[in-house]
Parts: sequence; structure tokens; C-alpha cells
Amino acid sequence: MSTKLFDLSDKVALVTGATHGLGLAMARGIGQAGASIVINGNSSQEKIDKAVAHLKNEGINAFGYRFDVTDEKAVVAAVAQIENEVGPIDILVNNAGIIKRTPLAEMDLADFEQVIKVDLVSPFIVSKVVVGGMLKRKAGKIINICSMMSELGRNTVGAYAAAKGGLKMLTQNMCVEWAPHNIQVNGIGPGYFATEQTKPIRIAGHPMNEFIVSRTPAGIWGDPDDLQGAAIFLSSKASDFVNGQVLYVDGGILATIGKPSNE
Ligand code: GCO
Repeated sequence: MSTKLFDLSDKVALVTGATHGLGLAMARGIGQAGASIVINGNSSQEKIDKAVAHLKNEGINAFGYRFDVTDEKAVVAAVAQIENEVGPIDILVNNAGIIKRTPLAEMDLADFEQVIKVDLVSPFIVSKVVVGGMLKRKAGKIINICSMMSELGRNTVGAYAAAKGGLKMLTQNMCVEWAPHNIQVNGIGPGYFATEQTKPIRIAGHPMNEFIVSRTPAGIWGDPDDLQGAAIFLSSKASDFVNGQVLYVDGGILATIGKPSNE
């Protein structure tokens, strides 16, 4: 089997929300497969610069751009700058996301809307801006980072689940409209990973920590690097006939109804 199938040399990948965590891990994997990596963040230029330096230290051709993925004008300007300074974007990973853990009955409308805006509207905005060039070139890869909450509900994460469930369907609709132009749009659905986002619930003895470990057939929290294979696959020639799918990287969570606590 040709390893060229997974070779991303000469490709440019934009990964949003990639200064840390899952986004940076996926960016590193795609970069190690040969792509030039464009890191996006909106927190601080220092965090962006640190992430870029981290990638460069691994021999990856990396760049960093700070812009708000929920601001369409800012995205239009940033994508134009990136495509001018780095090159046409071949691969887009819509990873930027937030979570707010609040029971729905207590959740402020502003908080609900903010989660939807970042986790669902921004992938639409960034994809809409980037796909213009992909349509002209009749080639492109878009990967939307979904979640277990694209399939399952959990108490206190209703806004996040609504966004991630919507992102799964947005992925399928992007496939329908853009597949005829040789653009593949898929999702990655991470299970429970050891990141800053899950830090508050990943504490020994915390009910959620024990629950997740028991609910995951692999019996562990995922390592962000476990997502690199899926990211490389869905960015590469190897997935040219894969479209509209969500690839779950979850240690088996979605395969099981769970097990009795005393087992
Ligand atoms: C939570 C977690 C999850 C994970 C991930 C699972 O509070 O349940 O933060 O949302 O972050 O999204 O796929």
C-alpha cells in the first residue's frame, strides 16, 4: 500500500482554536504528515506564537494568525491574508469550540447563544469563506470537530450538545453541496480526552471521572495524540471517497450501553 495515500506534502492546513489541546495535537499530526500548518487562536498572540514555535521545533512549517472565528469580516480578512502569505488552504479543521456546563433550566440565554455561536456558527462562517477557493480549485478537505454530544446527551451540557449535534448535520449538508466539486467534508468525534476542557471533571474521585472511565470500554481518558491518525486520514487522499461521515475516536464509548457498576 502506498504511503503516498497519507502524504500531505505541499498542502496548507488551517486549524482553528489550535493553540493547545486537541487542536494543537491534530495540527501537529497533520504537519508531521507534511502539510504547512496555520494555527488560529483568539486568546492571546503569546499563546499563538508558543504553539507555532512548538510546531517549528518539530520541523513543521507553521504560521499563526489571531482572529475571532465568530466574526465573519475578521474571517474574510484573515483567510485572504493567509492565502496571500502562506498559500491556498487545502485542509480546514474547524476545531475552535467552547463549553458551558449549566443545567438548561438555569442557563442564561446569552450563554446558550455564545456556545451555539462558537461551536456551530463559526464552522459555518469559516467553511463558507474557505470553500470559495476550494470550489475554484475543485479540491479540498474540511474536518468538523464534533463530539460524543453529537450523538448523546448529558446533564448540564445541553447548549454544547445542541451545537455539536447541529455540527454533525452541517457536516452532512456540506457534503451534499460540495462533494460534486471534489471537496470532502467529514467530522471527527472525540470521546473523552485529557484536555483543559475536561480538566474540571477529570479529577480522581470526581463522580464524572469515575463515570467516564467506567463508560469507556478502553477504561482510560484519551490522549490528544490519539486523534492524529483520524485527522491525517480525513485530510489525505486516503479519504477521497469518504464524505459526510463522523469518525468517532472514543475508546469504544458509543459501542456500549455501559456496564453495571459492580461489574
Ligand atoms: C463534558 C465533556 C465533553 C467532552 C467531549 C466529549 O463535559 O461532557 O467536556 O463534552 O469535552 O465533547 O466528546
